[in-house]
Amino acid sequence: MTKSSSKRYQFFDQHPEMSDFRVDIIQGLSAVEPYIEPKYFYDETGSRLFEKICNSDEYYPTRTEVSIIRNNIEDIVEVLGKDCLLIEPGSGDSYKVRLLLDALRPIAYLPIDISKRYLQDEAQKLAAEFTWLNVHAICADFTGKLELPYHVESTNRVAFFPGSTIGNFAPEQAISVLKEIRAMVGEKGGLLIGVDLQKEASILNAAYNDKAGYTEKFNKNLLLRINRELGADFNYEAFQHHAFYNKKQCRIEMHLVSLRDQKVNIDNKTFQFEKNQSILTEYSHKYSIDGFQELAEQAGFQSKKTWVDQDQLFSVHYLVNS
Ligand code: AVJ
Repeated sequence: MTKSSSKRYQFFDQHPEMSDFRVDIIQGLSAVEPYIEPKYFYDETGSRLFEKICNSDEYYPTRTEVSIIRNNIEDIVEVLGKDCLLIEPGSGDSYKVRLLLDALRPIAYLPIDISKRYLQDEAQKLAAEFTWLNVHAICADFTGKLELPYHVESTNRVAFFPGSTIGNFAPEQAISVLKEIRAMVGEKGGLLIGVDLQKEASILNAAYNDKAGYTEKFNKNLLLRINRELGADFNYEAFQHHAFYNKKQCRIEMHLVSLRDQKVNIDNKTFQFEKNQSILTEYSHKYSIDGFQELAEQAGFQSKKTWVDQDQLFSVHYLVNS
């Protein structure tokens, strides 16, 4: 007999501290090198645009990661082990985990997300869709302390962190995020993580400058969001999307470049931008397989197995406690 989805679904609210959008934006724009944190891309419009980016011809990471998981599912399941507790920090719409569930058959799936309503909706949908699955949703900020809502000892804990989200963090910060995940999965646990690889600059530049203009809209949507939510007066036309591969630092950088000398007001504050001055909006670090494994080692992980696609565009790693 299968239990109804309401019996298999639980919700735990860890009451994440809401960072203040206004405070963060004013702080970022006041810096000598102005920036906006990439987590602010994902309002409703931004999330919709991100989906479009993922489906664009030029943005290879999503489809490549999906195909790596599909093509290696049996091997992945064997390495992760049956009967695990599957935990996903920053689960969003739980799209990619669907690729694992039927083959992995975890004891429970624990999505962790900061956005409460969205998390509840998506987690409940998943419990209805997979009629055998226990879903224990946790509302929390995964960039802070990661704590499971209940004590688990004997069960094998596996974290899932796809999409090369780790690339958004500078290496030092990435190490502390990995350490946090390592502490959460414990001694016998592991981490299945997607990591975008270094490659020819032309492929990378195209992926962040899609012809349909979704990435440009995604980047510039920050200005619309700030105007709408904070009553600012950014001139949408006076900033330009600029994304490029920084070869030396091995990262894509996204910026909003001021096309002229101009002033922007938020509250009673005025921000001056000179022509060609830019606001940094995102880093997306790219790794070599060895380079990522070294980073993981610095966080106390050891690489158990790595899967890549034929063209070596993207990688999926299983890391265990060393
Ligand atoms: C979701 C952070 C992995 O860095 O490629 C896509 C976000 N930004 N296009 C990435 C993104 C511009 C994406 N991550």
